[in-house]
Amino acid sequence: MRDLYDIANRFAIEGKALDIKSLGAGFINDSYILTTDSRRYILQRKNHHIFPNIGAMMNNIARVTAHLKLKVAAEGGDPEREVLTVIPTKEGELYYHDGENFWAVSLFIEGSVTHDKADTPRLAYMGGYGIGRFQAMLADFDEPLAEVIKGFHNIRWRFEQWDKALSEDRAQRKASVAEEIEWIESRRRAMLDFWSMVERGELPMRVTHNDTKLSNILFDENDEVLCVIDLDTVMSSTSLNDFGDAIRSYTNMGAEDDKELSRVAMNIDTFRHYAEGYLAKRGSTMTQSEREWLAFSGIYITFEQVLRFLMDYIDGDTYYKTAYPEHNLVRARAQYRLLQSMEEQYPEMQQIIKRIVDGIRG
Ligand code: GN1
Ligand code: MG
Repeated sequence: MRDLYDIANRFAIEGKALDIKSLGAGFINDSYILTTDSRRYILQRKNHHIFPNIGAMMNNIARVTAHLKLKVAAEGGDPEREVLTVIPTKEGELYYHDGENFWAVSLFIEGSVTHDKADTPRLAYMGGYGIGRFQAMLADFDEPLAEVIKGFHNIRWRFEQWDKALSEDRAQRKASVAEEIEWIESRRRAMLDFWSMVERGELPMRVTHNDTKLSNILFDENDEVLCVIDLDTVMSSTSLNDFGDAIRSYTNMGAEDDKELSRVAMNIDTFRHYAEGYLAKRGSTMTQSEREWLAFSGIYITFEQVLRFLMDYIDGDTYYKTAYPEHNLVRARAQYRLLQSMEEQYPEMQQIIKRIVDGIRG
């Protein structure tokens, strides 16, 4: 890897790079805080194994953020604090390729905080509100976006990958996870039926974020939503994916990779608070089918996550970073417990959505 300072200096940053510190690693990219003598930036090494076309991804981000900045400015907000700002290279490119790795820089938003757990009703509500606002501001973005990861939330495609992983059994782990494989197989039909509806166009395609966990939202010191970050997976998909992924991450009382399964369950109050925030922004503009399937989206995305973790385990851990050999299996089991908890509470989830929507309509 090239010297990080050399990389930083390829970008049109203000001032001289003084310090570069790791921000702790995500599952996918590596992020650093870059401090110059005049301001701070985020420097990221983008994972080109997962995002095969970094140029297309950065182009999506640049166009979407330009659109968001116009909206925020029109509302009297501060586009530099409320929208991610991509800093180009000195040559005006959206990323820098050092021959091996791909790098991108954005402004660091000062005075912002992130939260890892939605442990107050207000945080859950504001998270839903933030994603609702993000989708609402992009409702009139009508340019095509590149599909940066093929079939990201397309369960038909995930099942194709799944079938291939099982038939190749690359890490020779299949026999040891027969029970877990059955969790996936027993739901194949229902998940594909849902997806057929999407394929028939019964749910609209919208500009969506696709990674809506709480830590991808920056808050200000009063816990007001400042800015939605991590726009790598911004794509066209159903709005349900953003809601579902948030429900998967916000409502879990345990950790995503909890070994103590008794801690893992969906907190229905958190579900309600998130839904209230989200629907406050989106409730009146959603289609009937979006409203109808909103509660199911949590189940859909959590199922997909069980499949993806288990598939990566079977494949020999090639996608997600792991901290120990069984990590992906532990994640799959914990997410499966969460899925079961959602399935048990599904009727209640549906009632909650109905009650909120009826309230909005008056
Ligand atoms: C990955 O690394 P992170 O947290 O941004 C993944 C998501 C998963 C998530 C599970 C591009 O996101 O889809 O839901 O891990 N992102 C990609 O924690 O695959
Ligand atoms: Mg992400």
